[in-house]
Amino acid sequence: MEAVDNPMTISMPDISATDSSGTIAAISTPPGEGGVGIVRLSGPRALAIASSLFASSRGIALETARQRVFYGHVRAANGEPIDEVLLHVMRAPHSYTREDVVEINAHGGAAPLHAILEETLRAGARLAHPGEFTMRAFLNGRIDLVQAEAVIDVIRARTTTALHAAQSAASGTLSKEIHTLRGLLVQALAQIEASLDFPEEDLPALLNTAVLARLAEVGERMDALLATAENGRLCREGASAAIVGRPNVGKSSLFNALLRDARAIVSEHAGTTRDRIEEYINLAGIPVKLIDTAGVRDTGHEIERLGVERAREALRTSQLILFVLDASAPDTQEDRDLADELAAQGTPVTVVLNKIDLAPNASPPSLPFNPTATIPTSAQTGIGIGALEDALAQQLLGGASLATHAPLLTRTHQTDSLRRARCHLIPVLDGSANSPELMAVDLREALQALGEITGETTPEDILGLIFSSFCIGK
Ligand SMILES: Nc1nc2c(ncn2[C@@H]2O[C@H](COP(=O)(O)OP(=O)(O)O)[C@@H](O)[C@H]2O)c(=O)[nH]1
Ligand SMILES: [Mg+2]
Repeated sequence: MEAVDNPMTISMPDISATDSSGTIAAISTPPGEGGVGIVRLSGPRALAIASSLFASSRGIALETARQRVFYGHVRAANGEPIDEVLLHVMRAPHSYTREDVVEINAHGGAAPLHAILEETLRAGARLAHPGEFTMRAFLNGRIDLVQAEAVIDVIRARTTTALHAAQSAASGTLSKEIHTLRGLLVQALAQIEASLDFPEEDLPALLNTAVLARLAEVGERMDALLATAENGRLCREGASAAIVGRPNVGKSSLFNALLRDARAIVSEHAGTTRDRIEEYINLAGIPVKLIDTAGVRDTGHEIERLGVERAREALRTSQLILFVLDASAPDTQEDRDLADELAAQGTPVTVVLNKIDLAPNASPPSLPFNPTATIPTSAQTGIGIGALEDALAQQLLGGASLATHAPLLTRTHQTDSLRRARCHLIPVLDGSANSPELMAVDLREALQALGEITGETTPEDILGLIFSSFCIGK
């Protein structure tokens, strides 16, 4: 659920600047109808506010009871019943935010949930900003920034692999590695700073060797982590693949075959597909947005011409390009023109020799570029579809498989910070930072950069921006 999709979203991006001590409330389930919907409260008055609008069926007082789940009714201030609910009480610090949390499980519809939310606001709660519950979990030290961001990745994961990667980050796999690196840097810094007390002496040779060996190890571990950035980003953000070719070569048929669904209209009439159609497929765990496009040709038809423009745009923005040719027909001027365009663009292209069922011995025409792979397929019979998927996955991952249990960098800001930290080690390791003072300056900078990944040294406005991209109620 994107924050912008929620009708309850209010414009208040800088939530780091808002008070973090009051009691907040929000509808935590997505808008729409559902069996159950949840209004969540967090803060020092969560229990008092909940009990002011709740009547337990057995007359139990929430604040003193030892049980955690209560059955009863929420009533408006005038006594009108609003809904039959289950109320879940989580006492600080054993809750998502480490504060007192009450979750009111009501019927999942807009009317009961908004009415309950309004009662909580009337009783003194403040409407939570997007991501504010998770921000409190972060501010109260229950999770670090990596874990907070992983929470949103769990919610938004499009494949099981992406989910595993997000769960792994949420459980602290990456955080632990960053902590280890910081610990090693802090030790090295302490030893270097100790030597600052004796300015007239050089850093004792022995100490120097030990410190440098430790820092070299840190550098290697940073490199190993940086090497995960590309796959981590793919796992979280996915990739896009454009299917292009002249009209009637079987692009829409191929789209449907890869999707295993008759999603796009297939017809023997050239120029059927005029819009771009997009759906996600799972390639070796990576969510890939597959784009079916209008056949690229010169056309006098206004709508088709717009479609061709969109096809060209998909070409420019996709990491993967599937150039479809008809194996059963000689290549045409339209094929050759598009091939020239692809050659000029320089993006890697996979050639799909479709309708191979009609011409089993066909070979691809000569092309003005070197394709990453040429795969004979029949979108109609299914020949070659598996091979095409393998070729695309190979192109995305370079033969590796996604190791989701190991620490993985998934966000650009994490990679940027780690790269900066790594850069500050270079002068220390190559000897150009040739005094303890200079070494200490670089190590402090490296520590600062590492801390930005876990949130320890992240500026407040950046934190506010990160959390405000979350959904409301999370
Ligand atoms: N024999 C055969 N026909 C195909 C194959 N792929 C597509 N077609 C047919 O070719 C025609 C055009 O297909 P379509 O997917 O609409 O092509 P598009 O214009 O490139 O999207 C339709 O009649 C399809 O049934 C294939 O692999 N083998
Ligand atoms: Mg089509």
